[in-house]
Amino acid sequence: MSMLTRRIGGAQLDVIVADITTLGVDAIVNAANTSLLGGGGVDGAIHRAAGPDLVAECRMLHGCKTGDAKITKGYRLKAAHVIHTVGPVWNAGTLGEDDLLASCYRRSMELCAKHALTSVAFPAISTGIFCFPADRAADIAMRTTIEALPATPSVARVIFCCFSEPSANVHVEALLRHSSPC
Ligand code: AR6
Repeated sequence: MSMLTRRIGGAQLDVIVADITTLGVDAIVNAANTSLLGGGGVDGAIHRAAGPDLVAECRMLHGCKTGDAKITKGYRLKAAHVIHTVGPVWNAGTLGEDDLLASCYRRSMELCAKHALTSVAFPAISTGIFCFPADRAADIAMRTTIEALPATPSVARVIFCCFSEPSANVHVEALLRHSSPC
């Protein structure tokens, strides 16, 4: 169930509470690590649900830099593709974490445009094992994604797929802030 829906330009943005591995969208985004070979959290859940062919394709990608993103097929997932991005580890904001997190959302949206994807779901990148403060991350997620929409005309739906109600609440607040006319 959507906690908040907003239309911005030609796109619908939703904040939901769900397991991202269950979503039938063109692409789900994975909060991966630089190896792209799997891990815990949402990364582990996505690899488990997609099956072993996913890690086999990831092996061919030779890793991914923090702030960058790479795309694979979705294999056994309902989602056709997985966009693997690597968020920053939170270090009190001293290592350019804000810009690196923004880059994850920007690069993921660029891949959506390049592959003409119409729907994409993001988890709250870096806010679990990587300890990025949830409200600050939600603000960056919303601002960067909304800024990217004019350059991603194929994208008609963006889902912010939160795993808990507190996470959804900070995303709702951020979407309200960034979609408000004043
Ligand atoms: N669906 C949606 N969101 C989820 C799910 C799920 N199935 N499972 C967890 N989350 P995290 P990070 C939420 O730790 O902080 C891995 O080991 C979770 O509650 O998955 O970017 C990687 O390999 C949180 O809000 O990712 C890296 O080493 C959000 O997803 C490292 O963790 C992100 O939490 C990346 O850490």
